Amino acid sequence: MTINRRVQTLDEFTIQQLRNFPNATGELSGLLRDMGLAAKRVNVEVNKAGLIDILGDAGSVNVQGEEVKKLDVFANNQFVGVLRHGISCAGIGSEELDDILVFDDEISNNSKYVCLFDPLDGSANIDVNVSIGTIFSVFRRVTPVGTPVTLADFLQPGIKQVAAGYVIYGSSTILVYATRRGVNGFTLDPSIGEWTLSHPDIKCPPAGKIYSVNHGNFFQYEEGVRKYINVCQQKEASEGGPYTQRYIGSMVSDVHRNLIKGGIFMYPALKDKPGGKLRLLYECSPFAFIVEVAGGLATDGKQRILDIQPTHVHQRTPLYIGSKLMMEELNSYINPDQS
Ligand code: AHM
Repeated sequence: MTINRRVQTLDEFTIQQLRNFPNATGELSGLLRDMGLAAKRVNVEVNKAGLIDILGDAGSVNVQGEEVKKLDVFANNQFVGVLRHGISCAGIGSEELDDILVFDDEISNNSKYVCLFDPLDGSANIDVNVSIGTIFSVFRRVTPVGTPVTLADFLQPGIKQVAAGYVIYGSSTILVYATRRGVNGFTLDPSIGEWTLSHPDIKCPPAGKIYSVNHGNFFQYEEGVRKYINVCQQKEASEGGPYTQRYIGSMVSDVHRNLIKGGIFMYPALKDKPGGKLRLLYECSPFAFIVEVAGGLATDGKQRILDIQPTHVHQRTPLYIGSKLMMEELNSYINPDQS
């Protein structure tokens, strides 16, 4: 077997990045390594979900009022476990937990980061072999190092993120993470069990031809959104139209595809749910950070997602995210007074 030494692993990549910052402590690299380790464990279970009795409901209902699947519980435990035992994270917030979890031991209290995550997004798709994923967000704590973290460390606007990322457990398994310096993707090489750099310096194409939205909710959307959807369907061939509608119902995969190929993903407010469905801190804010670093845009229809000051960890928000020009065209329909 020949070994391709040009392949760069996640660890090699983060260590190389560290060289650009002489004062860096390596804590963030450690945290990313921890997330990668937990994701590998989750990947193993996702792959054998059809073989063993890990499918199906765990029987409990999470804080969002949704049924918790067994793999959600497993994934949550993996991420909590690695971060608790690592040296980089002082506490976590998880979509699966009612409250933040403050690790409160000597090592953790001296860590400078907190992490928020959705351990298994798109869980309605678990039983039918559709790609699911993990989404995470890293903030530098605002309380003094050496003390236990508090809610204030988690309730920060997305613009303060130090890093954000996601993992897709799909036809291959990929970990994508962003810092202010760029967005990079690492595909898991199962033969060596390593994340290897496969998508360096990801840029979101400014224009695209894909729109992703739940069409079943069409008549629940505000008028401007409905107009924009009609515009996507009526685009002339000379404008690349008609656009293609693609909606997996697994946000990680939908947004990843649009990030790579160009496109827009929308989860608007619904008549009976003005906040939409998606969670600001576990889903929208990390993706907004990643897509903006890659050159795209993300709003709640009125303001940048990254500027929203959260008031509680489980709050929801409408989301519009994707290629810059598509987002600008959408905005001309939902905020006609601004154009
Ligand atoms: P989940 O947290 O229960 O997994 O729900 C989040 C998922 C997203 O991945 C996806 O974009 C959305 O729910 C789909 O919702 P809908 O079926 O209402 O279109």
